[in-house]
Amino acid sequence: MSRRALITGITGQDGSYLAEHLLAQGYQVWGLIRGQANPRKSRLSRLATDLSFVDGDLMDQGSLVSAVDLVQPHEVYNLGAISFVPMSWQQAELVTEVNGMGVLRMLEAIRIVSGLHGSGGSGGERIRFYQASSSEMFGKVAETPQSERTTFHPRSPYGVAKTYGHYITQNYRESYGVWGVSGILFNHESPRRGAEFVTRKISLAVAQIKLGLQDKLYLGNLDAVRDWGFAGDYVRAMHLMLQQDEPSDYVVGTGRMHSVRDAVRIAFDAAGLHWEDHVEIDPTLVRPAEVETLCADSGRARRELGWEPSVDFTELMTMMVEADLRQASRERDYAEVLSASSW
Ligand code: NDP
Ligand code: GDR
Repeated sequence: MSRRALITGITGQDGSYLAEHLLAQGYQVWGLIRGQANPRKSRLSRLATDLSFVDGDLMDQGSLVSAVDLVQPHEVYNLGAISFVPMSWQQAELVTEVNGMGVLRMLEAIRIVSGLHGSGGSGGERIRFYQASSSEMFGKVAETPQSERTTFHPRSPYGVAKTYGHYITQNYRESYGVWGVSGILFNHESPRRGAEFVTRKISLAVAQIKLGLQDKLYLGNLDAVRDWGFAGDYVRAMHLMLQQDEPSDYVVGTGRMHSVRDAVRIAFDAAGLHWEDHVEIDPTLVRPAEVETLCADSGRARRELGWEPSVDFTELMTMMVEADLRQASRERDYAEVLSASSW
């Protein structure tokens, strides 16, 4: 019988790649869907015949217990979150509820459905739980590169909430024997990345500028440095973590550092444009407390999981620019056909 996986955040970037990866491995995949007529569910239409859906929200304990009870998953991937860091200064309480307390609620759902108590489990195979922890927990970094042993110093309410999610996962492992791990993943991007994140904001703007539909791109801190990889590679690491004999936390990243300015230059180059002609600084986009630099030491994931990234940063930015150029050209052609036929 095939294994069953329950994914929260299935309508997001990582959820879609993970669902595809698990389906290819023969899993039955269930996605937790939030809200009434969630508009982002339609993005999964190409997988609609293979996926199953269950209603639920990380803000609602009962819905999570019902979802876990209905699906009876072998593996739960908790990817659901409010993932845009600046929003966490504007709606700190909401972000803490979803990204922090939401983890506790999902762990409780697993504990209750599995019948786990302090004294041990109910016997049988334990549900394996993956928590989407983040390099934002390192924040103001104590050392470079950052490994599983690096001290956390989160710099945003988002990072603080993720740190709570990280520790409560460890605590349920130690208190109740929940088979839970956290993947401390560094930034990962793709053509499916939300338009608010800097790499996609850049690739979308490059496509519009190339087609003459836009002239300027406004950005915040060009000096921020990140370790950016390809989302398709990172979901493989999530799955590998749940296939280990013992639960343990892993750092996942490429080990390469690039600035936002590098991202801009590579993306504009890929379209044959000069970034200096188009990029302007908007000081309102600079964050109240910035994470200046991040770089992963993924030695442990490479050794123990056999994980390696397959896409480098130039390939990643080029892939995103090319995808957005194709999409923008299709939309322009369609608009031209519509206007030509309108009379
Ligand atoms: P996205 O923003 O693309 O997706 C977030 C998902 O969370 C969406 O499916 C959204 O669903 C869901 N969600 C939001 N609120 C709730 C809620 N109350 N209950 C249930 N689901 C909810 O994020 P990514 O795919 O990029 O990231 C996946 C996870 O990994 C997140 O937890 C993120 O914080 C974390 N992470 C991401 C990294 C990255 O670089 N991408 C790096 C490190 C960690 P809806 O359609 O309902 O809005
Ligand atoms: P991040 O990603 O905050 O690292 O969180 P984001 O792409 O938003 O920012 C990366 C860096 O770019 C700088 N920056 C800008 N960022 C945005 N969004 N828009 C701008 O105009 C801009 N100009 C400069 C930022 O200041 C920052 O330093 C992502 C999310 O996916 C989190 O959920 C995840 O946990 C972390 O990655 C790891």
